[in-house]
Amino acid sequence: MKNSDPIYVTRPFLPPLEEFIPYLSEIWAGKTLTNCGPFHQQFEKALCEYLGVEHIALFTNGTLALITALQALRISGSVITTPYSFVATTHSLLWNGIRPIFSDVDPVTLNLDPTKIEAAITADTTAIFPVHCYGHPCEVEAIRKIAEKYDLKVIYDAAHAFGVEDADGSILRHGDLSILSFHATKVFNTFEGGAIVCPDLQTKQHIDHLKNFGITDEVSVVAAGFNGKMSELNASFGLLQLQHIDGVLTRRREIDSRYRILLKDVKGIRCLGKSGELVANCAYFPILIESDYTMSRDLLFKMLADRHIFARRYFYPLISDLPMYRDLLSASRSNLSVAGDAASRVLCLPIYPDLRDEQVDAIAAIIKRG
Ligand code: T4K
Repeated sequence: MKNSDPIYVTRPFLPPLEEFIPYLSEIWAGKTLTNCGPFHQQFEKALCEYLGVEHIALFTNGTLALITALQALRISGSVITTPYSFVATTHSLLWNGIRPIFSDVDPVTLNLDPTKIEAAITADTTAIFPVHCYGHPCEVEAIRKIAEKYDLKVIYDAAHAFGVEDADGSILRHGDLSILSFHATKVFNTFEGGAIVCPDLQTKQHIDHLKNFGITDEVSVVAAGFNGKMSELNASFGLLQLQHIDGVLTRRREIDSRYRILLKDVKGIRCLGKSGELVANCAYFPILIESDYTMSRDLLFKMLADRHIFARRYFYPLISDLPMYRDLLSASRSNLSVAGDAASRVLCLPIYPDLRDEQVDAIAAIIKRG
């Protein structure tokens, strides 16, 4: 990579090509390309072991996994969710005919603020649908208590939270289901891909049927499922990626620490995340541009882009401001003031394993100079 090369917010990790050839040879020899073949099965098992969870159902992508998770738990009516996420979160509700109720986020974590959830619950609310935004864990205990009190399901959009742990293990064990994305832009990628983490075998089998047209055997179809199966190509690539994930996470943590040191004393710049009690995956490096910084978030975004550094304004615009949501009562800016403020102030800086120290230093220096 030359110094003048553009720097993107993320770049996918790819292992050396020659390491993938044996997997391809095996697929070519076996001629099983999809329909939950041997690599699919091996990858599910290996993922469970790596993540420390009991059951995983693989998917074509995270969005289909979200849609299926809501189907599997027969979620209906309305669902409490965050406006501060990628559109796939809320779109998956619409695809199930569910009405989103937006609730504001916490100013520190930018995840659903548990203290606001109860007030948002209505008579037809059936679930809470939080996002571990940027891989920073939600307040899972507070959310669990509310869900128990009102008999609501909890489905976590954990698209950003691969490998994140709290004091007692994987963050993915919380809630009724958790959904992962293995998209190219994620910490762990299978080109495209996703998964549902399930608490028990029965739920996993139900989800496996849903992602395979509802088929249970050659002559039985038990549900109106669709096609959400991960191919053997993606699954074998995932198996290979797992061999590299520890190195990927280590490098991400190094970059995260480097940014934090370099930006520590810059007036008006707040680095989000990081808590001593968890294993972070450093999926993103979001900074919050406060009003005492030398310029606005959008000017900084442009200044970096002029230097071919393509940071991203994840998550701007707020989902609740988009045409298909903005007429909802809960979408009003007065209901979502923290999320609205964050959407106008956050910038995600480049972070990915191939990013070099001198590139991190250069990005931090530009921000420091202002
Ligand atoms: N829930 C949440 C909370 C999510 O964030 C997402 C996805 C989902 C659910 C849905 O999961 P999936 O169905 O996608 O599995 C990206 C991703 O497309 C999307 O997966 C992700 N969230 C979202 C946060 O970001 P864009 O529009 O920012 O992607 P794009 O194409 O602009 O890529 C960003 C940068 O990454 C590029 O500037 C260069 C680099 N890049 C990207 C791709 C695709 C590469 O270097 N190589 C690549 O192949 O949405």
